[in-house]
Amino acid sequence: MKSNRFFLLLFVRFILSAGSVLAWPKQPPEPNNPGVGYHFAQEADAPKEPLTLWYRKPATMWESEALPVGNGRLGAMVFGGINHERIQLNEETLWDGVPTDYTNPEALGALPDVRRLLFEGKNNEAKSLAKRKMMGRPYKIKSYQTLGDLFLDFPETDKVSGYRRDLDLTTAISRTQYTIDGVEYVREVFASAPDQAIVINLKADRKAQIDFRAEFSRENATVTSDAGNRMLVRGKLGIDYEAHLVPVVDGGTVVFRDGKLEVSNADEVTLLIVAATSYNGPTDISGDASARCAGYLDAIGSKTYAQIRADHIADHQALFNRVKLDLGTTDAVKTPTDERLQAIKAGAFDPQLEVLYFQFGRYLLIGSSRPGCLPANLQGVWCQSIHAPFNSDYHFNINFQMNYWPAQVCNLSECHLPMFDYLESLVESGRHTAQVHYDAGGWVVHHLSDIYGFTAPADGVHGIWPFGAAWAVRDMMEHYRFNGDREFLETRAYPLMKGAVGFFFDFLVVAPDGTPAAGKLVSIPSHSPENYFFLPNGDKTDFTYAATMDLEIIHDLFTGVIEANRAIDPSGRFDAAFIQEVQETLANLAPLQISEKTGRLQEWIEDYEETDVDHRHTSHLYGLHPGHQITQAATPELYEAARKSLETRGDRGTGWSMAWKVNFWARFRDGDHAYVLLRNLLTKNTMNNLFDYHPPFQIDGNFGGTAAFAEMLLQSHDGALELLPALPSVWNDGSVEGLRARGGFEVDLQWKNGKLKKAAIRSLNGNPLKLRYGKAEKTVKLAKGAEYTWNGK
Ligand code: FUC
Repeated sequence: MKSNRFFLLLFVRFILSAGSVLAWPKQPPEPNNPGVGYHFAQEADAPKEPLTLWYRKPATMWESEALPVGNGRLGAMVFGGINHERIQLNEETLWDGVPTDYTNPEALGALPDVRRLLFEGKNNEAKSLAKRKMMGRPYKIKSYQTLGDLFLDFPETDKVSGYRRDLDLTTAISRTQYTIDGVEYVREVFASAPDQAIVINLKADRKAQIDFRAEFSRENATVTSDAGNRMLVRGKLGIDYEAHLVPVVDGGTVVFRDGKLEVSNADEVTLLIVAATSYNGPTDISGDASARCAGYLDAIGSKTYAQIRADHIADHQALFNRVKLDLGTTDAVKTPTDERLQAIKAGAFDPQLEVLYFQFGRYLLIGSSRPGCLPANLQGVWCQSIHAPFNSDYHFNINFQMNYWPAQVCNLSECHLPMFDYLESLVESGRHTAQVHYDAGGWVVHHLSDIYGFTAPADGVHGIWPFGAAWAVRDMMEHYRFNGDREFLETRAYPLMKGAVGFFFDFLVVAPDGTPAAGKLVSIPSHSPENYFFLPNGDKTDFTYAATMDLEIIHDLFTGVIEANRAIDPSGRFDAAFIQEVQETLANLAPLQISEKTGRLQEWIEDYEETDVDHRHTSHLYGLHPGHQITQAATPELYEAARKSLETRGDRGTGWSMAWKVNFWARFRDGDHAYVLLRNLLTKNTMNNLFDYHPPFQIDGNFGGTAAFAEMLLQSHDGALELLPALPSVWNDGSVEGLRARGGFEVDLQWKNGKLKKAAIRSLNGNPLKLRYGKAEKTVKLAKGAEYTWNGK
């Protein structure tokens, strides 16, 4: 079976990959016994803030226990060790590789034969030819990498009491505290966006108690110092990278000796870590990493720890505090997060843990995707490896896009912007690939990319899937739908969407007689991402044409560009010839098919049987979510067929697969079924630090999961703001504040006994407001800035 082979390869890759910790395969890894050697004589109390992850023991495993902090560009994973602390660091542009032209000039010559063979039903012959001739060269991209580890060694002791480590989502500060011989120690770590630094502060409640040695470790990097006791880390891949560590010491002494910083008898110490690379963009890596680090430190100047901390909290809270979710309270908040996860695995109901999970996704987006930065990759910004799982790259056949599902609805619109900058940075390469591989206009991205402008097919023939750009640009349209920013639409979204459409004008071909879509336009060659099917002769293949997802993405893109065009110029005069071609192409596109055998929405244009009935990708339901082609009101038959497809796929999957299914069930307005999947996501694919366990760690599941909560409470894709469309019965009483809806609205909801009590909707743009709750509907004129309240009747 394809998926077994896939996981086997994955497994081998992880065993080989440096630094990856993997317990295989079904359950998230359990901690070792980090308590050995310590006496936890007296346990610390639970933190006061319920939106806190907290634990009674230091982390031993990066993937499942360490706690992430990030400022969009820099990231750190904090272990909270007592004798030995490990703080693993990242800088988002630290990727292996160099700008390269990966296109393959032989691809175009092979295209007609590949197409002919596919139309003749010789899919695997087409596949071998495509493998030889159509892949990008070289067709592997290189990995995003760790910046290295900072180790802090303290005087050895086993007399520890009152230990706790935590991560407060409301302040974005990770804290480790414990007592030794009556002295209380507190260590705080955060990633400041205003000051562009990882900040580590060590304090004790008595003077002259801070003693440690700090050491930096990174493969192939050199560690030196300058006269001022700064630690300088330098290395080179294709790009240059550099980190500076500056100790700010109150009392005591600090010296740099044998590659280590030694701090003795200090009252308080703050370590400032800045880092940068020479990356300027996809085709330019000639920046000055050293000058960048110096610039960050100059900007911090002589700010005190208290000022840096206060600015960091204010900056974080300006984003984080916009959304509040209350699903009820329990005593479980007094229990450490890992134990709470164990309890829900054993069947407990812990609505505050669910809220913690929801807000953790928002926290991770704030930490990995800030304006001016690169977008969140497969691990956000957090990666301990030299060869990361899937290179920690940008996968465009679900993962990259899922990262941004919570951005608008969860009121983090600014955090969406890195995605658009990044897409713009791919256009030039995407044009070149479209031309070389398909003799097509417009631009194309295949199923994965990196920061060096990779847009060619990679990783095997399933990489010949030219839909990455077409799918991703839908987010630019969504940005407009939620924010109403006309200038953004006209100058940024429309040109990229138009370019993505232009590719399909040339790529689509008329299906020949004898095929199910004869006379209609189809995409060829292509795939339904990563799923296989049986050909009539019993052979297995994945290579095909007009996969259902292709048709849905094209429909979404083409209807989106028409909508954008009308928003720019309602008269229809602007770009009229182009829009006419869009409409004609759309009218000739092959239609979606419902299987006569099964009643399900077909995954392919022909009614093939899939090899994996419960395959993790449920690509053919794109039109249901994130698209809106399939709705109960507009396409009731497709909607019912899609439900049958989803039922057949089942309730399990990888992390992101499960998260997607929650969103699907929310679109079917089935809150209880959505909740089953949400529980599965939490109990089977979530680790003790609440990172998603794909496996291994992959951040898309966190983001898709967070978006799913919102999708259950508020939808706005179908002409109205639909309130509580998929409220599960266990969330009997609750409230949410600050969700955002298309049309430009901010929404607060309160419900009791499963029924809407009060909705308050604030208008951001003065657009007409249409509300729906169950069967009730209400249309309201609402001025910009005004608020409307409704009880759903
Ligand atoms: C796609 C998925 C895998 C994984 C990878 C990063 O290829 O099929 O499950 O998420 O992306």
